Amino acid sequence: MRKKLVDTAPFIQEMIETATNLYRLGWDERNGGNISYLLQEDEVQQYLDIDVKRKVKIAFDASELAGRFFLVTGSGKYFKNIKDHPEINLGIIRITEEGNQYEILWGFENDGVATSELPTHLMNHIQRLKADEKHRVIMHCHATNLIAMTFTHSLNEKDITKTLWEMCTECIVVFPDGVGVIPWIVPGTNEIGEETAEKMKQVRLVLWPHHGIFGAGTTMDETFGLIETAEKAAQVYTTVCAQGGKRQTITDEQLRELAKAFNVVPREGVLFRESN
Ligand code: 2HA
Ligand code: ZN
Repeated sequence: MRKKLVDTAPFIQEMIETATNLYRLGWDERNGGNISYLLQEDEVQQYLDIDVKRKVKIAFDASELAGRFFLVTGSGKYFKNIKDHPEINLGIIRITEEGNQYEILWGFENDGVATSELPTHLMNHIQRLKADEKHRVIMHCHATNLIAMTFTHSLNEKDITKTLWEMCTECIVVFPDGVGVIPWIVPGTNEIGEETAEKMKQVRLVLWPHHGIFGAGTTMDETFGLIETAEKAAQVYTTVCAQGGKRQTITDEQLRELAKAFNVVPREGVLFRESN
């Protein structure tokens, strides 16, 4: 049977739409940001003959993901350009059996390769799949107000989680596990990947101080929504500070009521007077 055009695949369309939104929101200037999307083999095969175009080395042991397919943004590529040239700025890859290389099956035309943050993405996928078998998406962007907060706010992750929860009523419901924070580390390294993945055991949002945020989720929309909600809270924080600071807040008691009403368990140690 003739394959459908790869460009028409829903997973490519979702990726284009998300990258375009992230660019439009100003969170992925120049080559900032990267996304990886775990695909099912049968999803890929509807659009693609599995035909290896090139192989590229992976600098850590990714064998836990052997045989897995990912749609990934390209290294040095601009989110701004993804919608007009997906075949240059995106690629579909498969991790080899040995886990030390990936095979390019589609895209990355003109000798492109996967994002420089691929080690972090793959390490995060490994962790999140252990925490949630429905996990699919890792997303990194340079969300403006979240970055700004890493200059002005305590970097203690419980403090920053509490502040974000207090900024918008829905935050505790959207990210009850809160936000992880790692130390400042050079991007693109295995070290930053390992630190981020360690946090991803417990949380779906990890802040990189003075750089940006990583989010994880089961769908593109959910992951985008998670980052968008945290960034909105950070934007409110910026505005509250600019207006001279808080005069009242959502209290811990109210945060507990919210958690109860929406059936979520808030991260331990963030709210005052743990009830048990
Ligand atoms: O790909 O955002 O963290 C550019 C980056 C690196
Ligand atoms: Zn970045």
